[in-house]
Amino acid sequence: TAADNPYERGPAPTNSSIEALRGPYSVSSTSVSSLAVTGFGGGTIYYPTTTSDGTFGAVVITPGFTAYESSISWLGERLASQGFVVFTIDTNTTMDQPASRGDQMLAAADYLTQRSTARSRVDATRVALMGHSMGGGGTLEAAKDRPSIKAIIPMTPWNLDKTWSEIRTPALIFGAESDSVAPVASHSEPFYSSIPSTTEKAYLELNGASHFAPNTSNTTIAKYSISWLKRWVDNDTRYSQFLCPGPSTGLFSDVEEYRNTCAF
Ligand code: 9J3
Ligand code: ZN
Repeated sequence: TAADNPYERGPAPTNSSIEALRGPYSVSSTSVSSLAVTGFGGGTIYYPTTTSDGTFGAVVITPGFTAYESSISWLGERLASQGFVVFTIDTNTTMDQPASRGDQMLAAADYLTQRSTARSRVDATRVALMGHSMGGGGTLEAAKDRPSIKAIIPMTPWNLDKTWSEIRTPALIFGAESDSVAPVASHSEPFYSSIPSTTEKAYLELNGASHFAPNTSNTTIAKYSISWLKRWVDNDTRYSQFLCPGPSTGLFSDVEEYRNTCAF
């Protein structure tokens, strides 16, 4: 209950409430010009409109190589409507590599929590990072650099560094079975395996999906991301039921494979 957990937000979840296109909160947004910030390329802040529910955890979301904020913007309102302040960003240049993307998402997190017009709505101590491809590779870089990050969600991540034994941040990695840009065998799967088993982690492989599955509205990505963020940013164990044991896998599932450190 809210008395046990000061970070709990919103009603008790159901499978349909986390699959829905929108959650219980109405959402407002504000755009952040690249000219007004340093260290990243600007973006859009999506936040629950209400000021009656206290502060919310934050989620910074970063696109991949050659891509723009628009490639991940479907997640902005979808996650914010569940009770998060979400910042979808552009990078300084679309060519920036994963380590730079990691630095940029931390700069964006600091802007969001300290300087943005939404700062009073955010709990600066509870920040999560998501990213696609090189942006997903960047979430690993950022969590390594700043262990106080509460959760990361690399989506079809790409990185030349295959070993992430330094990660202490709960990590949900989405792989795509048919990814030929960041094949799971040389990216998501070794990233997952190299994170210590003492760090809470999960690996969800999307059945038959391509590298670009995270670039359009995807209910499997949304429902497990919402659950991961609720569990680790808000300490909300009402969402554990969706993560442990997690989705069934196989021919008739959207999920090819699910690995985890349950129970949590
Ligand atoms: O961010 C990505 O989509 C990374 C995949 C890629 O194009 O890497 C090649 C250098
Ligand atoms: Zn696999």
